[in-house]
Amino acid sequence: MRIVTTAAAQMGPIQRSDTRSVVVERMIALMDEAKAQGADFIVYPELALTTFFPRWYIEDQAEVDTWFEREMPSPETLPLFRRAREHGMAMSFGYAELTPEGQHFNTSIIVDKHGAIIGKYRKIHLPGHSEYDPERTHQHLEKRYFLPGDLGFPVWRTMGGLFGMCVCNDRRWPETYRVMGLQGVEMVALGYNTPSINSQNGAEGPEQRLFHNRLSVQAGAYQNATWVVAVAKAGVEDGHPLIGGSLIVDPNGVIVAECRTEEDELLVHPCDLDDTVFGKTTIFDFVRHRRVEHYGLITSQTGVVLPPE
Ligand code: CDV
Repeated sequence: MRIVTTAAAQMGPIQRSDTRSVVVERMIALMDEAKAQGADFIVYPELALTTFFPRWYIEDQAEVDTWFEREMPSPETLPLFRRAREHGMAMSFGYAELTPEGQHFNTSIIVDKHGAIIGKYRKIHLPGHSEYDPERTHQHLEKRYFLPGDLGFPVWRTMGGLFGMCVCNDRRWPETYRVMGLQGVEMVALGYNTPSINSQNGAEGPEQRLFHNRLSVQAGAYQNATWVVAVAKAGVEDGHPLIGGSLIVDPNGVIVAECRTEEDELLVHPCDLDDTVFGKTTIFDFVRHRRVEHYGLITSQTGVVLPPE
């Protein structure tokens, strides 16, 4: 058995006026509770340190940059890193990253039990739009504020297993999990901020959004024989509702723990990384069964014309 006792630290709303320091205090409170429940690893949401600022249309780049972190740990997040090290707990959280070269990314990191950042992922699937759109129920300006991630979907060896990350909208795309699955990933940590309605028609309500959240995460876990820990920032931020529904899903695609509130709420589950072995050595043994060189042959048998060699 390779147990990683994992905490999904759902966070309730963060208002535009809330400071990083107040948010970090909430994150530390969740971490202390996770420690009391025996957690080795805690996962927080996408853009965990601030409100979901891409809903606000901002023209002044200096003001935009106030939502970004120029260094990590930053002075405000150092207490979180210190508490994690005291507890001997690994962690993952998302934040807006501004690089020394002036590039902006929607980033997530994994920090080991000694407080060292051992992995960084930058969100690849950026939803929304880049200019103010009066037709929408609310703005979703990720394409305005972030560049697409440039680090791929790597996995890292830590805590006795193989860990990967993705961020929010990435979870809806099967290749996110498959790229990590092909590297043998055993646990994917992901955070999200999902508005409770679709900004383009207002039609998709929270029930449908929660359903698609479960569907994407459960399918990704099952089809790649990996644990997935999916963690929301939830509740009403300055009048804008976000779904909750944080989940821990096992490598069979089964939900083993799920949040019921839209507040700061903790799930803790003993995740055995060896539970990935059955799927990885049977139905989803990619080396034996995923023989992509035969895909052309299959399409030719169905009458589809093959591309020229
Ligand atoms: N932060 C996100 O990436 N949100 C998207 C919304 C816009 C659909 C999501 O996939 O949840």
